[in-house]
Amino acid sequence: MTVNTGGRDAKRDSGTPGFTFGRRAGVAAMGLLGAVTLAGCSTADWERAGMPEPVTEQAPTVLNFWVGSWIAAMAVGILVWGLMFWAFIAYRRRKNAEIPVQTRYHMPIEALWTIAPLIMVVGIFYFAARDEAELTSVTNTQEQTVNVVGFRWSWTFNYVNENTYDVGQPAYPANAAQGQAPREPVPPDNESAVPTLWLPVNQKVKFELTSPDVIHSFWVPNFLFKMDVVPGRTNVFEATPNKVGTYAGKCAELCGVDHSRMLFRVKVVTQQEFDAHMQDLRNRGQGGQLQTGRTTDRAQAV
Ligand SMILES: [Cu+2]
Repeated sequence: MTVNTGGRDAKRDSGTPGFTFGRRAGVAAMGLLGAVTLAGCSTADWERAGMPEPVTEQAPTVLNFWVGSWIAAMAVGILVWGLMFWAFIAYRRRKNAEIPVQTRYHMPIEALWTIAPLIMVVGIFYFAARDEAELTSVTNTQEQTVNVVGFRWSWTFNYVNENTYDVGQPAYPANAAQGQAPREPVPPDNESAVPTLWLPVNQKVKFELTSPDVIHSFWVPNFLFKMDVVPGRTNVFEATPNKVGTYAGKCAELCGVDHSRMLFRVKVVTQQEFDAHMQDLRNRGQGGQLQTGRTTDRAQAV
């Protein structure tokens, strides 16, 4: 019998039944929660602790920091939870128990819980600062330079070395954004629905981020990296895409009413495909560089 109605002491005296019931219920609840939570995750998701697949040479630095932080946090968690449950059980109230010895100003313990968190914070800071310095260092050894212009509400991509440009229009029709029509997501196979940044695979790209209006943020989740696009200054970073494919991009800074329409795509392609696309842009009259990125027919037509 696991349910005991015989009062507190009777329950304790009876020893394990009440405890067993509670433990079984706890294990069952944890198992159910785990099954529900984990059902949507693949093994690869687990190995990356939920991060998207990295597709640049630089991205594993972020991934390692992320996964390493989780491992360290879990190790600390397991140690702390272990100590907590040990204390719950070892020092639980027993029959006729008196108030236990009260300990104050125990210097070794005081020192431990001051110094241990300090070491953790300093450790996290060290790795964060080291990786940030590495990821934001600009070597100017790029093979391509792209000036990305974030504007309300889309993106211009100026291919500096190729002297071509492409300019996008906001995703979704404007009336949909104003709530007058159902908001449909952009079909991923619709080439013209959102602007596409083409990049040749395995070439270091220097991104020069500029804005003519407000602060945006250039975010390609698969790069495991984003950087603010700030009017009046040029933010720069370098990345080497090393995996052919098409990846989603978006503005990651709430920049105004149509922020959610600032979708774009990144297409990492072979050199031949890249060259062909650049020629295509020239044939379409998109040679040269677009200076402001917001006053174009394509952008205004929406
Ligand atoms: Cu924006």
